Amino acid sequence: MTYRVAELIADSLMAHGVDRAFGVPGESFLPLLDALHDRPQLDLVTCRHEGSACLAAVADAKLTGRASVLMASRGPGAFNAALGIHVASQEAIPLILLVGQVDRPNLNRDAVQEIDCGRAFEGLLKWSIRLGAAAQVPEMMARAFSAAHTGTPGPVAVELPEDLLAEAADDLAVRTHGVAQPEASAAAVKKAGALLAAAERPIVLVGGECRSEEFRNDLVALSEKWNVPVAVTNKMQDQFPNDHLHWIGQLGFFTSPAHIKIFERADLIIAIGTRLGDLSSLGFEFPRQSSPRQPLVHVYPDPAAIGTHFQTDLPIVSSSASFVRNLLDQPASSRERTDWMRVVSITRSATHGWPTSGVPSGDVYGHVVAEIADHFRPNGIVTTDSGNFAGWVHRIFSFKPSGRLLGSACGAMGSGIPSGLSASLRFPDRQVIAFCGDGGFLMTGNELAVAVARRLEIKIVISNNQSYGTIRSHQERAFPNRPHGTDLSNPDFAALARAYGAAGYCISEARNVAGVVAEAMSVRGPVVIEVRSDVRQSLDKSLAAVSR
Ligand SMILES: Cc1ncc(C[n+]2csc(CCOP(=O)(O)OP(=O)(O)O)c2C)c(N)n1
Repeated sequence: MTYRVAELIADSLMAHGVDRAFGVPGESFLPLLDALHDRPQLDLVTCRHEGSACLAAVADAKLTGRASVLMASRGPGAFNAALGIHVASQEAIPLILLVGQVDRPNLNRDAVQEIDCGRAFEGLLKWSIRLGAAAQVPEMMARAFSAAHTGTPGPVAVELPEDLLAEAADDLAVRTHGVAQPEASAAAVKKAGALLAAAERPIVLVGGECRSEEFRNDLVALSEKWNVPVAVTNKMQDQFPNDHLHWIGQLGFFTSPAHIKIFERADLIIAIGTRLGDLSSLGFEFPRQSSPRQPLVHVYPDPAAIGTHFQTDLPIVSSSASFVRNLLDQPASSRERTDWMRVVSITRSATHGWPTSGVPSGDVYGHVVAEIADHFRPNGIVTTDSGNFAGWVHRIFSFKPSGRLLGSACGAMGSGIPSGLSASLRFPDRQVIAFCGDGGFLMTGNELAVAVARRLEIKIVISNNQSYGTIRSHQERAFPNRPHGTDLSNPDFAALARAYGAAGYCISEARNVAGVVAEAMSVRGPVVIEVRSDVRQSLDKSLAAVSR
Protein backbone atom coordinates (compact mmCIF):
# COMPACT_ATOMS: atom_id res chain seq x y z
CA MET A 1 0.00 0.00 0.00
CA THR A 2 1.21 3.46 -0.83
CA TYR A 3 2.31 5.68 2.04
CA ARG A 4 0.79 9.10 1.38
CA VAL A 5 1.74 12.67 2.34
CA ALA A 6 -1.34 12.77 4.60
CA GLU A 7 0.06 9.82 6.56
CA LEU A 8 3.47 11.42 6.69
CA ILE A 9 1.88 14.54 8.19
CA ALA A 10 -0.06 12.49 10.73
CA ASP A 11 3.13 10.64 11.70
CA SER A 12 5.00 13.92 11.91
CA LEU A 13 2.41 15.24 14.37
CA MET A 14 2.85 12.19 16.54
CA ALA A 15 6.64 12.41 16.33
CA HIS A 16 6.26 15.88 17.85
CA GLY A 17 4.28 14.54 20.76
CA VAL A 18 0.82 15.40 19.45
CA ASP A 19 -1.74 12.99 20.85
CA ARG A 20 -4.82 15.17 20.36
CA ALA A 21 -6.00 17.65 17.73
CA PHE A 22 -9.11 19.81 17.58
CA GLY A 23 -11.02 20.84 14.51
CA VAL A 24 -13.96 20.81 12.17
CA PRO A 25 -13.61 18.51 9.15
CA GLY A 26 -13.45 19.86 5.61
CA GLU A 27 -13.46 18.36 2.16
CA SER A 28 -10.07 19.97 1.64
CA PHE A 29 -8.23 17.56 3.93
CA LEU A 30 -10.03 14.27 3.51
CA PRO A 31 -6.80 12.24 3.08
CA LEU A 32 -5.56 13.54 6.45
CA LEU A 33 -8.81 12.50 8.11
CA ASP A 34 -8.39 9.14 6.44
CA ALA A 35 -4.83 8.83 7.77
CA LEU A 36 -6.12 9.54 11.28
CA HIS A 37 -8.67 6.80 10.86
CA ASP A 38 -5.79 4.32 11.26
CA ARG A 39 -4.06 6.25 14.06
CA PRO A 40 -6.28 6.09 17.13
CA GLN A 41 -3.32 7.27 19.24
CA LEU A 42 -4.07 10.72 17.87
CA ASP A 43 -7.45 11.75 19.22
CA LEU A 44 -9.27 14.12 16.85
CA VAL A 45 -11.80 16.15 18.80
CA THR A 46 -14.48 17.21 16.36
CA CYS A 47 -15.94 20.52 17.48
CA ARG A 48 -18.94 22.57 16.35
CA HIS A 49 -17.06 25.73 15.40
CA GLU A 50 -13.43 26.33 14.48
CA GLY A 51 -13.24 29.31 16.85
CA SER A 52 -13.97 27.18 19.87
CA ALA A 53 -11.87 24.32 18.49
CA CYS A 54 -8.94 26.71 18.26
CA LEU A 55 -9.54 28.01 21.79
CA ALA A 56 -9.67 24.41 23.00
CA ALA A 57 -6.33 23.76 21.28
CA VAL A 58 -4.84 26.84 22.97
CA ALA A 59 -6.02 25.55 26.35
CA ASP A 60 -4.56 22.11 25.65
CA ALA A 61 -1.16 23.67 24.91
CA LYS A 62 -1.36 25.54 28.23
CA LEU A 63 -1.99 22.23 29.96
CA THR A 64 0.71 20.19 28.25
CA GLY A 65 3.35 22.83 27.50
CA ARG A 66 3.51 21.38 23.97
CA ALA A 67 2.28 22.83 20.69
CA SER A 68 -1.31 21.89 20.05
CA VAL A 69 -2.99 21.34 16.70
CA LEU A 70 -6.06 22.77 15.01
CA MET A 71 -7.39 21.29 11.79
CA ALA A 72 -9.60 23.52 9.70
CA SER A 73 -10.86 23.68 6.19
CA ARG A 74 -9.68 26.50 3.92
CA GLY A 75 -11.31 30.00 3.86
CA PRO A 76 -14.40 29.58 6.06
CA GLY A 77 -12.73 27.21 8.53
CA ALA A 78 -9.55 29.22 8.89
CA PHE A 79 -11.41 32.49 9.32
CA ASN A 80 -13.71 30.95 11.92
CA ALA A 81 -10.55 29.95 13.81
CA ALA A 82 -9.26 33.54 13.83
CA LEU A 83 -10.20 34.23 17.47
CA GLY A 84 -8.05 31.36 18.70
CA ILE A 85 -5.17 32.46 16.47
CA HIS A 86 -5.37 35.92 17.97
CA VAL A 87 -5.39 34.49 21.50
CA ALA A 88 -2.41 32.21 20.78
CA SER A 89 -0.51 35.19 19.46
CA GLN A 90 -1.45 37.46 22.37
CA GLU A 91 -0.74 34.86 25.02
CA ALA A 92 2.36 33.34 23.38
CA ILE A 93 0.93 29.84 23.00
CA PRO A 94 2.52 27.36 20.55
CA LEU A 95 -0.14 26.33 18.05
CA ILE A 96 -0.03 24.53 14.69
CA LEU A 97 -2.85 25.30 12.29
CA LEU A 98 -3.32 22.70 9.61
CA VAL A 99 -5.46 24.29 6.95
CA GLY A 100 -6.82 22.39 3.99
CA GLN A 101 -6.08 24.18 0.72
CA VAL A 102 -7.31 24.00 -2.86
CA ASP A 103 -5.45 21.74 -5.32
CA ARG A 104 -2.08 23.09 -6.42
CA PRO A 105 -3.14 23.58 -10.08
CA ASN A 106 -5.95 25.86 -8.87
CA LEU A 107 -3.90 28.02 -6.50
CA ASN A 108 -3.96 31.74 -7.26
CA ARG A 109 -7.02 31.31 -9.51
CA ASP A 110 -9.59 32.55 -6.98
CA ALA A 111 -10.74 28.99 -6.53
CA VAL A 112 -13.62 28.51 -4.14
CA GLN A 113 -12.61 29.14 -0.49
CA GLU A 114 -8.96 29.66 -1.42
CA ILE A 115 -7.08 31.41 1.36
CA ASP A 116 -3.59 32.74 1.77
CA CYS A 117 -3.06 32.17 5.50
CA GLY A 118 0.21 34.08 5.57
CA ARG A 119 -1.51 37.22 4.31
CA ALA A 120 -4.83 36.66 6.03
CA PHE A 121 -3.24 36.36 9.45
CA GLU A 122 -0.22 38.54 8.91
CA GLY A 123 0.97 39.97 12.19
CA LEU A 124 -0.49 37.05 14.14
CA LEU A 125 1.42 34.08 12.77
CA LYS A 126 5.04 33.41 13.66
CA TRP A 127 5.50 31.56 10.40
CA SER A 128 3.41 30.08 7.62
CA ILE A 129 4.08 27.65 4.83
CA ARG A 130 2.09 26.35 1.89
CA LEU A 131 3.36 22.85 1.29
CA GLY A 132 4.21 22.50 -2.39
CA ALA A 133 5.91 19.12 -2.77
CA ALA A 134 6.04 15.86 -0.87
CA ALA A 135 9.81 16.03 -0.48
CA GLN A 136 9.64 19.18 1.62
CA VAL A 137 7.04 17.87 4.08
CA PRO A 138 9.39 16.33 6.70
CA GLU A 139 11.52 19.47 6.99
CA MET A 140 8.62 21.93 6.87
CA MET A 141 6.57 20.07 9.48
CA ALA A 142 9.60 19.98 11.78
CA ARG A 143 10.23 23.66 11.14
CA ALA A 144 6.59 24.47 11.94
CA PHE A 145 6.98 22.97 15.40
CA SER A 146 10.35 24.62 16.00
CA ALA A 147 8.93 28.00 14.94
CA ALA A 148 5.86 27.63 17.17
CA HIS A 149 8.05 26.94 20.22
CA THR A 150 11.17 29.04 19.72
CA GLY A 151 11.62 32.41 21.42
CA THR A 152 8.17 33.84 22.03
CA PRO A 153 5.88 30.89 21.28
CA GLY A 154 2.94 31.45 18.95
CA PRO A 155 0.77 30.23 16.09
CA VAL A 156 2.12 28.76 12.84
CA ALA A 157 0.02 27.88 9.79
CA VAL A 158 0.67 24.98 7.44
CA GLU A 159 -1.46 24.97 4.29
CA LEU A 160 -2.16 21.54 2.87
CA PRO A 161 -3.13 21.49 -0.81
CA GLU A 162 -5.70 18.76 -1.23
CA ASP A 163 -3.97 17.00 -4.12
CA LEU A 164 -0.63 16.95 -2.29
CA LEU A 165 -2.15 15.10 0.68
CA ALA A 166 -2.99 12.17 -1.59
CA GLU A 167 0.44 12.01 -3.19
CA ALA A 168 2.86 9.13 -2.54
CA ALA A 169 5.53 9.63 0.14
CA ASP A 170 6.97 6.12 0.24
CA ASP A 171 10.59 7.19 0.40
CA LEU A 172 10.09 9.91 3.03
CA ALA A 173 10.33 9.80 6.81
CA VAL A 174 9.37 12.25 9.55
CA ARG A 175 11.93 14.62 11.04
CA THR A 176 12.07 16.50 14.32
CA HIS A 177 14.40 19.47 14.68
CA GLY A 178 14.24 20.31 18.36
CA VAL A 179 13.98 23.67 20.09
CA ALA A 180 16.82 25.60 21.68
CA GLN A 181 16.23 26.20 25.39
CA PRO A 182 18.02 29.44 26.20
CA GLU A 183 19.79 29.44 29.52
CA ALA A 184 21.27 32.31 31.51
CA SER A 185 25.03 32.48 31.93
CA ALA A 186 26.38 31.74 35.40
CA ALA A 187 27.55 35.37 35.60
CA ALA A 188 24.04 36.70 34.86
CA VAL A 189 22.44 34.46 37.47
CA LYS A 190 25.04 35.56 40.01
CA LYS A 191 24.33 39.19 39.21
CA ALA A 192 20.59 38.62 39.64
CA GLY A 193 21.30 37.03 43.00
CA ALA A 194 23.42 40.00 44.05
CA LEU A 195 20.66 42.47 43.11
CA LEU A 196 18.12 40.40 44.98
CA ALA A 197 20.32 40.16 48.06
CA ALA A 198 20.76 43.95 48.12
CA ALA A 199 17.10 44.83 47.65
CA GLU A 200 14.91 45.80 50.60
CA ARG A 201 11.56 45.57 48.85
CA PRO A 202 11.89 43.15 45.90
CA ILE A 203 9.03 41.58 43.98
CA VAL A 204 9.23 38.56 41.70
CA LEU A 205 6.62 38.88 38.94
CA VAL A 206 5.81 35.64 37.15
CA GLY A 207 4.04 35.19 33.81
CA GLY A 208 2.80 32.09 32.04
CA GLU A 209 5.81 31.08 29.95
CA CYS A 210 6.25 27.91 32.01
CA ARG A 211 3.30 26.39 33.86
CA SER A 212 4.57 23.01 35.00
CA GLU A 213 4.04 21.83 38.56
CA GLU A 214 7.79 21.33 38.90
CA PHE A 215 8.43 24.96 37.98
CA ARG A 216 5.81 26.11 40.45
CA ASN A 217 7.39 24.11 43.24
CA ASP A 218 10.78 25.58 42.34
CA LEU A 219 9.25 29.03 42.48
CA VAL A 220 8.01 28.43 46.02
CA ALA A 221 11.46 27.17 47.01
CA LEU A 222 13.06 30.25 45.45
CA SER A 223 10.68 32.61 47.17
CA GLU A 224 11.37 30.97 50.53
CA LYS A 225 15.12 30.67 50.10
CA TRP A 226 15.52 34.32 49.07
CA ASN A 227 12.66 35.61 51.20
CA VAL A 228 11.00 37.42 48.32
CA PRO A 229 7.27 37.89 47.66
CA VAL A 230 5.72 36.74 44.38
CA ALA A 231 3.10 38.36 42.17
CA VAL A 232 1.74 36.90 38.95
CA THR A 233 0.46 38.38 35.69
CA ASN A 234 -3.17 38.40 34.60
CA LYS A 235 -5.03 35.06 35.07
CA MET A 236 -1.89 33.30 36.30
CA GLN A 237 -3.19 32.97 39.84
CA ASP A 238 -2.38 29.26 39.89
CA GLN A 239 1.36 29.86 39.40
CA PHE A 240 1.96 30.39 43.13
CA PRO A 241 0.10 28.96 46.15
CA ASN A 242 -2.52 31.50 47.15
CA ASP A 243 -2.27 30.64 50.84
CA HIS A 244 1.48 31.23 50.97
CA LEU A 245 2.83 34.05 53.14
CA HIS A 246 4.83 35.33 50.17
CA TRP A 247 1.87 35.48 47.78
CA ILE A 248 1.00 39.02 46.70
CA GLY A 249 -1.65 38.48 44.02
CA GLN A 250 -2.19 39.06 40.33
CA LEU A 251 -1.84 42.08 38.10
CA GLY A 252 -4.53 42.60 35.50
CA PHE A 253 -8.14 43.62 35.21
CA PHE A 254 -8.89 43.18 38.90
CA THR A 255 -5.81 44.80 40.44
CA SER A 256 -6.78 46.49 43.68
CA PRO A 257 -5.60 49.91 44.86
CA ALA A 258 -3.71 48.13 47.67
CA HIS A 259 -1.83 46.08 45.10
CA ILE A 260 -0.97 49.12 43.09
CA LYS A 261 0.55 50.72 46.19
CA ILE A 262 2.72 47.72 46.91
CA PHE A 263 4.04 47.63 43.35
CA GLU A 264 4.80 51.33 43.59
CA ARG A 265 6.95 50.75 46.68
CA ALA A 266 9.08 47.91 45.28
CA ASP A 267 12.81 48.64 44.88
CA LEU A 268 13.55 45.69 42.56
CA ILE A 269 11.39 43.83 40.10
CA ILE A 270 12.42 40.46 38.78
CA ALA A 271 10.06 39.68 35.91
CA ILE A 272 10.16 36.02 34.87
CA GLY A 273 8.37 34.49 31.87
CA THR A 274 6.34 37.56 30.97
CA ARG A 275 6.68 40.01 28.09
CA LEU A 276 5.56 42.83 30.42
CA GLY A 277 2.66 43.93 28.24
CA ASP A 278 0.11 46.50 29.37
CA LEU A 279 -1.88 44.20 31.67
CA SER A 280 1.28 42.82 33.30
CA SER A 281 2.69 46.25 33.93
CA LEU A 282 -0.35 48.21 35.13
CA GLY A 283 -0.65 49.99 31.80
CA PHE A 284 3.13 50.27 31.30
CA GLU A 285 3.50 52.16 34.59
CA PHE A 286 5.20 49.42 36.54
CA PRO A 287 8.23 49.14 36.76
CA ARG A 288 8.28 52.94 37.08
CA GLN A 289 10.50 54.62 34.49
CA SER A 290 10.56 58.09 36.02
CA SER A 291 12.65 58.98 39.04
CA PRO A 292 13.04 57.11 41.30
CA ARG A 293 13.14 54.42 38.61
CA GLN A 294 12.48 50.85 39.67
CA PRO A 295 15.35 48.52 38.70
CA LEU A 296 14.29 45.63 36.48
CA VAL A 297 15.68 42.16 35.93
CA HIS A 298 13.81 40.72 32.95
CA VAL A 299 14.00 37.01 32.18
CA TYR A 300 12.39 35.72 28.97
CA PRO A 301 13.42 33.20 26.28
CA ASP A 302 13.08 35.76 23.47
CA PRO A 303 15.64 38.61 23.38
CA ALA A 304 13.21 40.60 21.20
CA ALA A 305 10.78 40.77 24.13
CA ILE A 306 13.33 42.27 26.52
CA GLY A 307 14.10 45.98 26.60
CA THR A 308 11.08 46.73 24.43
CA HIS A 309 8.96 48.74 26.86
CA PHE A 310 11.24 49.26 29.84
CA GLN A 311 14.78 50.20 30.69
CA THR A 312 16.20 46.88 31.79
CA ASP A 313 19.05 46.72 34.29
CA LEU A 314 19.70 43.04 33.82
CA PRO A 315 18.33 41.45 30.62
CA ILE A 316 18.47 37.66 30.77
CA VAL A 317 17.56 35.47 27.80
CA SER A 318 16.42 32.28 29.46
CA SER A 319 13.47 30.01 29.92
CA SER A 320 11.73 30.62 33.24
CA ALA A 321 12.30 27.10 34.49
CA SER A 322 16.06 27.05 34.01
CA PHE A 323 16.51 30.56 35.44
CA VAL A 324 14.60 29.74 38.61
CA ARG A 325 16.48 26.46 38.97
CA ASN A 326 19.83 28.19 38.48
CA LEU A 327 19.01 30.94 40.95
CA LEU A 328 17.92 28.30 43.43
CA ASP A 329 21.33 26.71 43.10
CA GLN A 330 23.02 29.97 44.11
CA PRO A 331 23.91 30.45 47.76
CA ALA A 332 21.23 32.86 49.01
CA SER A 333 21.90 35.70 51.36
CA SER A 334 18.36 36.01 52.58
CA ARG A 335 17.27 39.20 54.30
CA GLU A 336 14.63 39.59 56.98
CA ARG A 337 12.52 42.18 55.16
CA THR A 338 10.10 42.16 58.08
CA ASP A 339 8.35 45.44 57.21
CA TRP A 340 8.06 44.52 53.56
CA MET A 341 6.54 41.13 54.34
CA ARG A 342 4.07 42.80 56.70
CA VAL A 343 2.90 45.11 53.89
CA VAL A 344 2.57 42.09 51.60
CA SER A 345 0.50 40.27 54.16
CA ILE A 346 -1.86 43.23 54.70
CA THR A 347 -2.32 43.65 50.94
CA ARG A 348 -2.99 39.98 50.46
CA SER A 349 -5.62 39.71 53.14
CA ALA A 350 -7.30 42.89 51.92
CA THR A 351 -7.81 41.60 48.41
CA HIS A 352 -7.58 37.81 48.35
CA GLY A 353 -9.07 34.91 50.19
CA TRP A 354 -12.35 36.67 50.80
CA PRO A 355 -14.38 34.99 53.50
CA THR A 356 -17.84 33.99 52.38
CA SER A 357 -19.13 36.59 54.79
CA GLY A 358 -17.55 39.20 52.50
CA VAL A 359 -20.04 38.44 49.74
CA PRO A 360 -23.03 40.82 49.95
CA SER A 361 -26.16 38.93 50.98
CA GLY A 362 -28.02 39.86 47.78
CA ASP A 363 -25.25 38.66 45.48
CA VAL A 364 -26.50 35.14 44.72
CA TYR A 365 -23.79 34.52 42.13
CA GLY A 366 -21.05 35.47 44.63
CA HIS A 367 -22.50 32.93 47.08
CA VAL A 368 -22.55 30.25 44.39
CA VAL A 369 -18.85 30.87 43.65
CA ALA A 370 -18.05 30.66 47.37
CA GLU A 371 -20.03 27.45 47.73
CA ILE A 372 -18.35 25.85 44.73
CA ALA A 373 -14.95 26.90 46.06
CA ASP A 374 -15.77 24.83 49.16
CA HIS A 375 -16.22 21.80 46.90
CA PHE A 376 -13.03 22.53 44.93
CA ARG A 377 -10.35 19.87 45.16
CA PRO A 378 -6.67 20.88 45.40
CA ASN A 379 -5.89 19.37 41.98
CA GLY A 380 -9.06 20.70 40.37
CA ILE A 381 -9.07 22.84 37.22
CA VAL A 382 -10.98 26.10 36.94
CA THR A 383 -11.56 27.70 33.57
CA THR A 384 -12.92 31.20 33.15
CA ASP A 385 -14.40 33.02 30.23
CA SER A 386 -13.97 36.78 30.16
CA GLY A 387 -16.20 39.17 32.06
CA ASN A 388 -17.12 40.66 35.41
CA PHE A 389 -18.39 37.32 36.73
CA ALA A 390 -14.73 36.19 36.97
CA GLY A 391 -14.07 38.79 39.68
CA TRP A 392 -15.55 36.58 42.40
CA VAL A 393 -13.65 33.54 41.10
CA HIS A 394 -10.32 35.34 41.43
CA ARG A 395 -11.16 36.67 44.88
CA ILE A 396 -12.60 33.54 46.42
CA PHE A 397 -10.74 30.61 44.87
CA SER A 398 -7.44 29.64 46.39
CA PHE A 399 -5.05 27.72 44.13
CA LYS A 400 -2.22 25.38 45.03
CA PRO A 401 0.56 24.34 42.62
CA SER A 402 -1.37 21.14 41.91
CA GLY A 403 -4.48 23.04 40.78
CA ARG A 404 -4.99 24.89 37.52
CA LEU A 405 -6.62 28.09 36.35
CA LEU A 406 -7.20 28.46 32.62
CA GLY A 407 -8.39 31.94 31.82
CA SER A 408 -8.10 34.19 28.83
CA ALA A 409 -5.17 36.38 29.84
CA CYS A 410 -5.87 38.67 26.89
CA GLY A 411 -9.55 38.99 27.81
CA ALA A 412 -11.10 37.24 24.80
CA MET A 413 -14.61 36.00 25.46
CA GLY A 414 -15.53 32.46 24.47
CA SER A 415 -12.65 30.55 26.02
CA GLY A 416 -14.42 29.22 29.14
CA ILE A 417 -16.20 26.22 27.64
CA PRO A 418 -13.49 25.19 25.12
CA SER A 419 -10.88 25.36 27.90
CA GLY A 420 -13.10 23.23 30.11
CA LEU A 421 -13.43 20.74 27.29
CA SER A 422 -9.66 20.47 26.92
CA ALA A 423 -9.08 20.21 30.65
CA SER A 424 -11.61 17.45 31.01
CA LEU A 425 -10.24 15.52 28.04
CA ARG A 426 -6.66 15.87 29.25
CA PHE A 427 -7.46 15.06 32.89
CA PRO A 428 -10.64 12.96 32.96
CA ASP A 429 -10.19 12.16 36.65
CA ARG A 430 -9.82 15.74 37.86
CA GLN A 431 -12.57 18.13 38.80
CA VAL A 432 -13.18 20.71 36.04
CA ILE A 433 -15.30 23.79 36.65
CA ALA A 434 -15.95 26.35 33.90
CA PHE A 435 -17.27 29.83 34.82
CA CYS A 436 -18.96 31.95 32.14
CA GLY A 437 -21.20 34.93 31.73
CA ASP A 438 -24.41 34.65 29.74
CA GLY A 439 -22.67 36.59 26.95
CA GLY A 440 -19.59 34.37 26.79
CA PHE A 441 -21.52 31.11 27.14
CA LEU A 442 -23.58 31.78 24.05
CA MET A 443 -20.43 32.44 22.03
CA THR A 444 -18.97 28.94 22.35
CA GLY A 445 -21.44 27.03 24.53
CA ASN A 446 -22.42 24.88 21.56
CA GLU A 447 -19.37 22.79 22.46
CA LEU A 448 -21.57 21.41 25.23
CA ALA A 449 -22.56 18.94 22.50
CA VAL A 450 -18.97 17.65 22.49
CA ALA A 451 -18.89 17.47 26.28
CA VAL A 452 -22.07 15.40 26.23
CA ALA A 453 -20.86 13.17 23.39
CA ARG A 454 -17.70 12.38 25.32
CA ARG A 455 -19.40 12.22 28.73
CA LEU A 456 -16.92 14.73 30.15
CA GLU A 457 -16.87 15.53 33.85
CA ILE A 458 -17.33 19.24 33.49
CA LYS A 459 -19.36 21.60 35.65
CA ILE A 460 -20.37 24.82 33.90
CA VAL A 461 -21.51 27.83 35.91
CA ILE A 462 -23.28 30.61 34.01
CA SER A 463 -23.78 34.00 35.59
CA ASN A 464 -26.96 35.10 33.85
CA ASN A 465 -27.26 38.84 34.47
CA GLN A 466 -28.97 39.40 31.10
CA SER A 467 -26.25 41.76 30.13
CA TYR A 468 -22.82 42.14 28.63
CA GLY A 469 -22.18 43.27 32.19
CA THR A 470 -18.54 44.30 31.84
CA ILE A 471 -19.31 46.66 28.99
CA ARG A 472 -22.36 47.90 30.85
CA SER A 473 -20.15 48.77 33.82
CA HIS A 474 -17.74 50.62 31.54
CA GLN A 475 -20.71 52.50 30.11
CA GLU A 476 -21.90 53.48 33.59
CA ARG A 477 -18.46 54.83 34.35
CA ALA A 478 -18.03 56.74 31.08
CA PHE A 479 -21.67 57.60 30.27
CA PRO A 480 -23.73 57.21 33.48
CA ASN A 481 -27.33 56.06 33.13
CA ARG A 482 -27.08 55.69 29.35
CA PRO A 483 -26.75 51.91 28.79
CA HIS A 484 -27.00 50.99 25.12
CA GLY A 485 -26.48 47.77 23.24
CA THR A 486 -25.59 45.77 26.33
CA ASP A 487 -28.90 44.18 27.39
CA LEU A 488 -29.31 40.49 26.61
CA SER A 489 -32.34 38.32 26.24
CA ASN A 490 -31.46 34.72 27.04
CA PRO A 491 -32.79 31.22 26.70
CA ASP A 492 -33.54 29.12 29.77
CA PHE A 493 -29.98 27.84 30.22
CA ALA A 494 -30.90 24.90 32.44
CA ALA A 495 -33.46 23.74 29.88
CA LEU A 496 -30.93 24.30 27.09
CA ALA A 497 -28.42 22.14 28.95
CA ARG A 498 -30.99 19.38 29.26
CA ALA A 499 -31.76 19.66 25.55
CA TYR A 500 -28.09 18.97 24.87
CA GLY A 501 -28.23 15.93 27.17
CA ALA A 502 -26.44 17.54 30.11
CA ALA A 503 -27.88 18.06 33.57
CA GLY A 504 -29.30 21.55 34.10
CA TYR A 505 -29.89 23.49 37.32
CA CYS A 506 -30.99 27.02 37.99
CA ILE A 507 -30.35 29.05 41.15
CA SER A 508 -32.09 32.34 41.72
CA GLU A 509 -32.21 32.64 45.51
CA ALA A 510 -29.42 32.57 48.10
CA ARG A 511 -31.27 30.06 50.28
CA ASN A 512 -31.05 27.44 47.52
CA VAL A 513 -27.34 27.80 46.87
CA ALA A 514 -25.90 25.13 49.18
CA GLY A 515 -28.44 22.42 48.30
CA VAL A 516 -28.35 22.87 44.53
CA VAL A 517 -24.57 23.19 44.38
CA ALA A 518 -24.11 20.03 46.45
CA GLU A 519 -26.44 18.09 44.17
CA ALA A 520 -24.99 19.50 40.94
CA MET A 521 -21.43 18.77 42.01
CA SER A 522 -22.27 15.14 42.69
CA VAL A 523 -23.83 14.48 39.28
CA ARG A 524 -21.73 12.52 36.77
CA GLY A 525 -21.18 13.95 33.28
CA PRO A 526 -21.62 17.52 32.06
CA VAL A 527 -23.64 19.80 34.32
CA VAL A 528 -24.81 23.38 33.80
CA ILE A 529 -25.67 25.60 36.75
CA GLU A 530 -27.39 28.77 35.66
CA VAL A 531 -27.30 31.51 38.28
CA ARG A 532 -29.81 34.30 37.88
CA SER A 533 -27.58 37.18 38.87
CA ASP A 534 -28.26 40.87 39.08
CA VAL A 535 -26.25 43.11 36.77
CA ARG A 536 -26.26 45.84 39.45
CA GLN A 537 -24.17 43.59 41.73
CA SER A 538 -21.42 43.27 39.17
CA LEU A 539 -21.65 46.96 38.37
CA ASP A 540 -20.85 47.81 41.99
CA LYS A 541 -17.95 45.37 42.11
CA SER A 542 -16.38 46.31 38.82
CA LEU A 543 -16.77 50.01 39.47
CA ALA A 544 -14.77 49.45 42.64
CA ALA A 545 -12.17 47.55 40.63
CA VAL A 546 -11.82 50.05 37.81
CA SER A 547 -11.89 53.14 40.00
CA ARG A 548 -8.27 52.59 40.96
C1 LIG B 1 -14.71 37.89 21.68
C2 LIG B 1 -14.95 39.15 22.47
N1 LIG B 1 -15.92 40.00 22.09
C3 LIG B 1 -16.15 41.13 22.81
C4 LIG B 1 -15.40 41.43 23.90
C5 LIG B 1 -15.68 42.68 24.72
N2 LIG B 1 -16.25 42.28 26.03
C6 LIG B 1 -15.49 42.13 27.13
S1 LIG B 1 -16.34 41.61 28.45
C7 LIG B 1 -17.78 41.62 27.59
C8 LIG B 1 -19.08 41.27 28.24
C9 LIG B 1 -19.06 39.94 28.94
O1 LIG B 1 -20.39 39.61 29.23
P1 LIG B 1 -20.79 38.29 29.98
O2 LIG B 1 -20.13 37.12 29.37
O3 LIG B 1 -22.26 38.22 30.05
O4 LIG B 1 -20.15 38.49 31.43
P2 LIG B 1 -20.43 39.67 32.48
O5 LIG B 1 -19.46 40.75 32.18
O6 LIG B 1 -21.85 40.11 32.33
O7 LIG B 1 -20.16 39.06 33.82
C10 LIG B 1 -17.58 42.00 26.26
C11 LIG B 1 -18.66 42.09 25.22
C12 LIG B 1 -14.36 40.52 24.25
N3 LIG B 1 -13.56 40.73 25.29
N4 LIG B 1 -14.18 39.39 23.54
